[in-house]
Amino acid sequence: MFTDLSPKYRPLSTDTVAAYVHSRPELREVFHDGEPLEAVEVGDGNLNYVFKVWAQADPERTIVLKQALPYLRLVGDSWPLPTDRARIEAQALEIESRLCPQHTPRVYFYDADMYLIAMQNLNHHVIMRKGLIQGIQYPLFADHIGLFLARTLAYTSDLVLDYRTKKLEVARFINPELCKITEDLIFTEPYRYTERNRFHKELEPQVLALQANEALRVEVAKMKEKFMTQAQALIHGDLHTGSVMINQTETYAIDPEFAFYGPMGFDVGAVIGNLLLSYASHEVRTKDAGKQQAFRQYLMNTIIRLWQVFEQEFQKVWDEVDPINMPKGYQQDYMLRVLQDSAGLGACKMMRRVIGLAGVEDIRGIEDVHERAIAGSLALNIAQTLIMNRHDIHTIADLVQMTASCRPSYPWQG
Ligand code: SR1
Ligand code: MG
Repeated sequence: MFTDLSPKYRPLSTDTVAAYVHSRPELREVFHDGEPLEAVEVGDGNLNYVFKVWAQADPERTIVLKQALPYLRLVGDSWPLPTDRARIEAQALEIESRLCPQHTPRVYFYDADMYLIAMQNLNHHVIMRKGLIQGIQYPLFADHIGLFLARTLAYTSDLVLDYRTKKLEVARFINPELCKITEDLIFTEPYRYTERNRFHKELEPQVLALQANEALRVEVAKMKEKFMTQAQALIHGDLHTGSVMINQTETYAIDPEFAFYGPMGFDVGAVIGNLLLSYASHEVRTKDAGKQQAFRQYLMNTIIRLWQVFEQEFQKVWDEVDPINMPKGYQQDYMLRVLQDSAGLGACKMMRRVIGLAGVEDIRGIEDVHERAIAGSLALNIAQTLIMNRHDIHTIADLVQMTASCRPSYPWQG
């Protein structure tokens, strides 16, 4: 359906991965020739195979191999998907690594025949979403991700790139099929009936009301248009808390296979929206009122701080390179638009995680159906409020206050 597969392509398995690793000269700095290796397939995402490989003699000598399949793993071969996404990811990682090496995993090589990336195994880190579910705080995350966002977005925008490079980069990162997934799953399907939606039946009245809300659908359509048409910067494209590997001292953004030139607010909003999904989930996940308040305060402080760092670091880039001496008023207006886009686009990402095909464990992993409905309902109300009122947001504190004013609609009154 897409480009023909390379004749050398073969999906790896835990039986074949060791031989592959030993065939790659780039990995001789990690593994000794022919030494026994252990491997496990750990891909819990929706798209790919992910193998962790380590030396039997020393588990600290370890790498990750991420291999694209020609179809969507979550659904199977009835949903073909271009393997070119592996090239996009490898090239995006190369750029992110140049702009923000401290928050980008090291890549050993990209194998264009196998659609495979060999990279650093972040074996002292956890997927941030899983940590947040347990109520673990990451005090440096805001500073780290704020810097990552500012540098990767500012340096790939028209503010920095020359006119020709920018257009060539837009072309190099054309990623139609993965963008189409986003267009469908985030901006279209949650707002209409489709068999692919996966919301729980307790939430049906709220979902049906959202789907019948013409004013909301107009605003979401505007967000979709922005996603499809605004080639503002090279965005990660899927920067949810499952794409962040973290511990108390380090943060890495992984998995930029959805990268393309799109609106900056889609990345900033992805982070904020996913922190707000966590906020909604702790309505029921953390029952002790004091602990709940403390964790939510941490999440809100993180949102405020990440925006402040983003703005400050973005300004630094602007000051450093500003080629045409843009007026201050334009800079302020630019940042305000990114903030309002972040609110709206991030909120669309919240909605889809409750209503659409690919949910998140924060909400869908809540076992009790009523508790799950309470958290889901709160997430939907926060998202709706942010989408509808994003133009009233002038500071990050406005966004936080708007969120804090929301409550779940479930259980339904009357
Ligand atoms: C059908 S793929 C579902 C989702 O997984 C990825 O992580 C993206 O978020 C995509 O929308
Ligand atoms: Mg991913």
